[in-house]
Amino acid sequence: MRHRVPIFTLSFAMTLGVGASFVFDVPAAAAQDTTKKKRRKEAEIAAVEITPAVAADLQKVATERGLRVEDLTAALKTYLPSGKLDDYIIFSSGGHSGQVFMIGVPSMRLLRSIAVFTPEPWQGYGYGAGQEVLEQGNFGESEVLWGDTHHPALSETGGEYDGQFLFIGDKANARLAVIDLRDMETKQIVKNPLTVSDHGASFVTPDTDYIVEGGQYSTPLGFAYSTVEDYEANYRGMVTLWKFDRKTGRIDPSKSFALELPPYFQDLADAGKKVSDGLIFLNSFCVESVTPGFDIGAVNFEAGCSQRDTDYLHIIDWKKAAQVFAAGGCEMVNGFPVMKMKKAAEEGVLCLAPEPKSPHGVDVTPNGEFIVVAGKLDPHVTVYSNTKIRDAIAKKKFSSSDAYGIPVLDFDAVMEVQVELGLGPLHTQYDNQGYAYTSLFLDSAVARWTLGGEYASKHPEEPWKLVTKTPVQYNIGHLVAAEGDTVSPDGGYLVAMNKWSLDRFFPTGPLLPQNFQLVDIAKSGTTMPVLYDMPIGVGEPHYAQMIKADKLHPWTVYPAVGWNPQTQSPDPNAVKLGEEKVVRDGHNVTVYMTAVRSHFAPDRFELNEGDSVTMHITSQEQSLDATHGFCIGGYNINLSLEPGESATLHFKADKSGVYPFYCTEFCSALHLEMLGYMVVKPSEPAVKVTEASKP
Ligand code: K7E
Ligand code: CUA
Repeated sequence: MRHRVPIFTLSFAMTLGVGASFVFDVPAAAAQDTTKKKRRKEAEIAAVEITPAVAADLQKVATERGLRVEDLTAALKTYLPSGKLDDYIIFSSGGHSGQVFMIGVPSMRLLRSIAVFTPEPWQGYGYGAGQEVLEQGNFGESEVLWGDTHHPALSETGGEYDGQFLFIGDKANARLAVIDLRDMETKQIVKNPLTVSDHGASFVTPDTDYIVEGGQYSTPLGFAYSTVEDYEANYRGMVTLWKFDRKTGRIDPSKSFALELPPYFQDLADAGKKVSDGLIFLNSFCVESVTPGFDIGAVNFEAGCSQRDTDYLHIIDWKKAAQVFAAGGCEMVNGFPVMKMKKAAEEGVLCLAPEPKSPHGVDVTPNGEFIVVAGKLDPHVTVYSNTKIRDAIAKKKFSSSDAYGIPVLDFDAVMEVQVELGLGPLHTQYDNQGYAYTSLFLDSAVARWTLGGEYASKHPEEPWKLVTKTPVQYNIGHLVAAEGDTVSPDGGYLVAMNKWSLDRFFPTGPLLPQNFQLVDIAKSGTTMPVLYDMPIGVGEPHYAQMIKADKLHPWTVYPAVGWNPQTQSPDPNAVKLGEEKVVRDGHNVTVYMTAVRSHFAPDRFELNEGDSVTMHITSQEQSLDATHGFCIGGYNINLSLEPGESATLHFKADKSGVYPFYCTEFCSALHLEMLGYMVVKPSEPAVKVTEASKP
């Protein structure tokens, strides 16, 4: 149900020559929450009266700026006056930037980026601090200083976002990161020990027991070598189940395991929920097992990969898999437990179902009953039924087994319906009105269509039918609706995450931004207008999730002065005011420093070239937004010291000279005075400029 909340009605009939009725649609679930009620109250108090004089003013602005009535409506639906807060927060993949973006909805304002896989100076991540986390993501001895972030996943409790943690996957390097939403900082990176790259990270099970990382490009597992000619014998796909420990806020690799899979290119995954809880659905493409190498005699890869009419949906019983793992049913590969696919099939952990044709997204409906698979090369989405899948598994309705002996369920036994939507369907989200929304990459459109089953009574249309398509600009990849992949989506807002922007913005050279478009999905039926364009000029985002803002409770200052964000507890090395000092032990020097507006103490320290230096710097601040930076030019050091934070850094004083250090955040009127000198005495005595040597 949707509540229509008329805030005011205004008529431009006389001035614009158009009868325009402004009615605001607020999604029911959002309207229920208290913040929203409070805001509505305020709006009622300040009820706007559009007098003829005001209408004339609006008319003038609209005429001067060439705006239509729809534009005014869109502006009113998205504009937030200064100081008002957004209803929803999007956590978006930052694509190549290796970061995560926080964006407010409906204003579409970028609130911050969260540094994850890439060093980021403003947050002081990887320039003296944060190295420990970045180094966890090294590939053996090699540093990896970027990530291709694809899929973020908020932690869930009972299939609802709980606002505690965010996980984000790096496709390029098969890594997964954990962000603590209390301070929005990256706490952990795990590198998959089996594969170089992946795609399916990260999807969580409904209580965040596991984070699911599906593979992508098959290789010999564990970074082993095998010639491509032995593809079928030695190359394998995989899915990894990372165990999450909510208490420590970390992934526990010692309780994690993987399943070996056939060398199909596993793609996106989704965890079952409610009735399908316990299952994981994992797509694949290129089950033809063709390999790249066109120039040296192999078939054309794209064509070879699309020969068959169907690929395979992997259906994995993760609860059973966890039992088999606990009972010792895995073998070690590169030090990591892997359940062989034969074992998985024998134990009833793994089976397949045919899916047409080069599929991409798989998305379980909020009630858990339907599994929607979108195939890039098929204008339909294919909907599977959890009931039918469970029944077919129980009654062994297998049509065949694949080349690796994995049983394949009979397609007709598990398929519920196919719905024709248009060209290039990719990803699907849900709302609170019984609609599904699928991105159509080639059509550049968002398709709204009706679900059946228990959803049939929620919408006025026939079930399993396309209702409408809204064109978007352009070539949409993912889309994200308000809480749109949880057990209770909100509806109201949807964001199209478009890959191309073409003519939408001032050209930024040949490299153009991506385009996020806010779509109004509050009204049922065929009305679904685009409200707002937001350029993303920092990378190509893939998936995102949109959470109710009032589910997040971030700290605005750290809970105590001397807080260590890595341990989320007071740091034993934190420095108290008045206890600043420099301690020398041979060539090891430890600096205990405090930072408070507008002073570092000590503000001068002397080193000998070659000293090994440790600095503990503690911000004494407890006021909102009183952040200090700490940089040492020439030493590649820059920290962000948020209120109360204590940071530790190590470096070698390998260059002699006089190095000013200063605060890099404009923290007070005397910010420029927040500085000091690090003086590094050369190990060779410097050439003295004497009177005699002067010219
Ligand atoms: Cu379609 Cu990585 Cu989810 Cu890109 S993926 S769009
Ligand atoms: Cu502290 Cu500027």
